[in-house]
Amino acid sequence: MIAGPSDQPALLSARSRQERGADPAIGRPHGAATTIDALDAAEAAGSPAARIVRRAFRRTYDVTDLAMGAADVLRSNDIGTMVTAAPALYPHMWSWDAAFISIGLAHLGVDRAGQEIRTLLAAQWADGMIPHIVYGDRGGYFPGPGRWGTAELSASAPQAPLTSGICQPPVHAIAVGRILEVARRGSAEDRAAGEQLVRDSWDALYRWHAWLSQYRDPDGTGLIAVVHGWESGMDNSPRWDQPYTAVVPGPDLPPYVRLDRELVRDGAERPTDLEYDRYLWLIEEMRRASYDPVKVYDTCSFLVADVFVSAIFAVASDVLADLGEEFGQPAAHVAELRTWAARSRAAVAASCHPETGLARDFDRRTGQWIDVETLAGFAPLICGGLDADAERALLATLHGPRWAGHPELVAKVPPTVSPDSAGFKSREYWRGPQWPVVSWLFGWAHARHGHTAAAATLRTETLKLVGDGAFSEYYEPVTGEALGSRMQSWTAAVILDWCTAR
Ligand code: 9WN
Repeated sequence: MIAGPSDQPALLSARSRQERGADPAIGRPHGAATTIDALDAAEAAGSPAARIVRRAFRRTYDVTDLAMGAADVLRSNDIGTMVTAAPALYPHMWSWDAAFISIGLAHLGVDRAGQEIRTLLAAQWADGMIPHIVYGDRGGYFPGPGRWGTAELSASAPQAPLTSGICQPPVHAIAVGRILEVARRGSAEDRAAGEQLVRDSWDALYRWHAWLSQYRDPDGTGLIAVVHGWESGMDNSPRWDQPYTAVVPGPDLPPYVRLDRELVRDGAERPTDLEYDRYLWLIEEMRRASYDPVKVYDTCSFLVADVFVSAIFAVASDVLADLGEEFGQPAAHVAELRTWAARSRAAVAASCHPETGLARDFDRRTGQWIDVETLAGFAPLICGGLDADAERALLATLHGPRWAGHPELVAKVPPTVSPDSAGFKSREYWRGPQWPVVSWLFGWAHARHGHTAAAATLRTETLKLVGDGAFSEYYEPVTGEALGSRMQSWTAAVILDWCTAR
């Protein structure tokens, strides 16, 4: 369990919120339901007054309070072996969540941060893949391990712990690098624990990057493919709408019951049932390929070169190579990481649309670029690789009036889709809302590439956005309303990192 710095969080503690009757998934005290439902109805009817009232009710806390509240969320979601992604909606470990969560944990104890990474890596498949979900002992999430059947069907999957059969964006080396930075600011024990973590995790992370390179970019294009929208982490982004039309669920799709819709009552905040049918059908396809990565690549009806995952892969490969050099890891492996980083960085830059400058995904099944404007288009700002003028222009677009600086937004934080785009849906998951964790990633990348002022703005504005202390999964950009799960661990983790940032 986490040993935390504060016993008296100034924010209403997560546990006491639950005790007082707030539903952790909905996060709304029951007494407030009528007012909020009335506001929802008024807003749905297009009343600007409802938006103004909602904004006026937003409360804000200072940085110390936020840090204590964030620490409290992490402690409260810690089930000993892992910090679950969220208490009700996601009661297990998710791969990229765990990486961000470990960054937050580093501020509460470097050992505990290391344990989180070790728990994830203990579930790494024999071939090198880090699975997108590591299941704990509790059920409570669909699809659970039985639906995937990885332990029975795949020779590479572990028998224990049970895992899903796909992966998520490779942010893990970034997390280990950040944990080391935090550790080096702490005590001698912290420093030793941070350095030991690098030594213990480096080879596993190298094998993970090698898996992505070998099985998801077999032709060495530099763009890493995903075989499921869940692998992108941006599950129902409009980026995937076209490729998903090729995923046609068969009549033999086994029946299922969604649990997420019981926890997030407003259906507009989650993917649709048709989207879920497709998600589940892809699992059937992968089961039929026994999760063999070569067969999956060849047969899966969804195969898209993901420009945002590729950008993360590029920069994370560089971070891992830097750590490898410092910690005396095999020179040949470090050199491979540098090659992958350079190749992916160049491919991300080359994907940019000649007019908009936004990076694009590539549908490998149809052989076409996907010209859909979303936050993923700013991928080159994650990995670098543009010439100085193009990079400055892209940075100005991200922070300008079509995106983070849009005049309607409550905080200057990039939305997942621009409010000026036809596909913008202010409440719907990856189709418009602001995700604090994605802002942190851009902030980290801005700082790495020397855009210090832009990094500082993202920090300040995201702290403003999450000032209600709900630590929500995502936020409605125009009103700042907390959406999806409350007490979401990765939101708390990145806020804690930003609150204690140096
Ligand atoms: C499916 C856990 C995960 C995040 C993803 C986010 C959401 C799952 C879901 O939650 O995905 O993996 O059930 O919607 O889209 O990025 O890792 O927080």
